[in-house]
Amino acid sequence: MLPPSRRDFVSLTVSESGGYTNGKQRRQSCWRKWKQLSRLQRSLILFVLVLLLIGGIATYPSLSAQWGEMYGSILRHCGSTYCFKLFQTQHISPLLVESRLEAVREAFRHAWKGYKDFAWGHDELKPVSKSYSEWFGLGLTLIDALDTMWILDLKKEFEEAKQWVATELSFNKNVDVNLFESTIRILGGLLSTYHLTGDALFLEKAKDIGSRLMPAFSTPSKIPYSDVNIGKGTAHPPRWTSDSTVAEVTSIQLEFRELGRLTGDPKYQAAVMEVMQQVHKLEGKHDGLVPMFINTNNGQFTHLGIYTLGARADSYYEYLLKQWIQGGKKETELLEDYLQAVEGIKKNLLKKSSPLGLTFVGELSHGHFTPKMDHLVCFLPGTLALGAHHGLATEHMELAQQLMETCYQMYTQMETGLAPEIAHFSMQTGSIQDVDVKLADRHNLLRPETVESLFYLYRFTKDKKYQNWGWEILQSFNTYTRVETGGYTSINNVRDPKYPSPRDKMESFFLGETLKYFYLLFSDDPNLISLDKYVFNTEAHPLPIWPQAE
Ligand code: DMJ
Repeated sequence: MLPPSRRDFVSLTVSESGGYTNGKQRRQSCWRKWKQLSRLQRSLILFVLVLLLIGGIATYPSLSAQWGEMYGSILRHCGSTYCFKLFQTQHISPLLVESRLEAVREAFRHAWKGYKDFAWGHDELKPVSKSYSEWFGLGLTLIDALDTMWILDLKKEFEEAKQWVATELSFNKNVDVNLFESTIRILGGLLSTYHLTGDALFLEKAKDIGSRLMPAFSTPSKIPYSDVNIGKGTAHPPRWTSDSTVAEVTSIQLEFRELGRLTGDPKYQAAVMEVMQQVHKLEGKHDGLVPMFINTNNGQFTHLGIYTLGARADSYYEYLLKQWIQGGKKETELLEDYLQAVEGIKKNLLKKSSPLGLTFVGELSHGHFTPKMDHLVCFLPGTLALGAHHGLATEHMELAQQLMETCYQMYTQMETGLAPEIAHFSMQTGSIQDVDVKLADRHNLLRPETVESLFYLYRFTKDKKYQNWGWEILQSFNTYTRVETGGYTSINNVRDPKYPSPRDKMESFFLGETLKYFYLLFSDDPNLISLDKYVFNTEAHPLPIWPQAE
């Protein structure tokens, strides 16, 4: 039995007044307690202390290096308020990452609630009037959003949508659809959902719509018509012209090439590669830049002399690079055309704005430069960065970073924090603001291009400022476009925070692209749709990069 002084507990020394005794008494009391412990107890405590000491020494250098680096960088770069911003900019905790991802899931659920309650199975939600609009009558929003739900891990919503595809979706309909829009949204959406889930239902549906779109290629020139009746198997150009849009006929290739690979039927690839081969050889380009229209009878460019990276030409450039990547970087004509076009952009369309000196992409009209840049052009930083990642010049990455800043400024210089559809850049010295917007161009359609590029730039540079810029943009969407009863709406006026004037339409690409790219931007997992394994079509549907053997 132990003597009474060796009790197996440690008592607190409390004074008569109930407070703790002074320091000297406490020290004496601690020593006494220590002496009262058994040898085993003392050994155990010493052992734990030694372990803690060793652990501390081992982690000290890396901890102190990290903190040293962080504070060093803060002190090098800034004064007090900016210091705090920089600190926030470069250090995003895993908790914050998760909360941002959750914010995107929440935004998606909110958008989906509106679609489900008021537009289920229809093309687009009209969130303000709580109704819907029909374009092709094929459940466009639902199909466009399938792979987003899968990536955001919204499995319950995905299952409901899949049931609709299995039981309600039919392409056997007497309806005219636009070849480009239905290829990038429907065929692209079904193919990517097939790849992500492995569910053959989506491949069957993709084959069905793909084969129904093929009549569009039966033209005198083999340059496809813009419209197809998927029920009757007939195709035609728009009523007022026999021209098609250049971006439209050259931005359906990723999808039909993949459909050809999956089915083993060569007709799909042959049809779309014929278009690329013809466009490759055509007269009428300017330093690799293409006009906006092409004639379906004679296969020649029309409306020569206007060159833009915006509407009607944009994704031609994007798909040159992406087809080259999809096919394993072997199709050199595609690469040549892409590289020539980048040089053409640099030579003819790049200028600096005032006062900030932002690099922007303007337009050329019969030799005359206009400092006008569509929001659509903001796909370009992402595409340039993707090319640099796949081995093209680092100069492309530098340009990508400059243009990214410009696209961000198109948001941040607006009173709502949301970019207009078209910006005009000021080039006179002494201007107050770089971005000016004409009255007719003040709308915002919930477009994805800037968020898309932020995603690429973040993936490749790991610079947290891109995530923070995206976070600001998401807040602005939530403040000015969110409709309480469900859904998000495009707005008429990005310059009026008091009354941005809802347009009462949620485009399918808000779910298919914008929210998906937000999620991928905020994720720190480079394997979540790895850019070494997938290439995104122009509607944000990831398609596999082909295995080398193919
Ligand atoms: C989408 O349908 C696609 O991103 C297309 O390439 C351009 N327009 C919209 C989004 O802005």
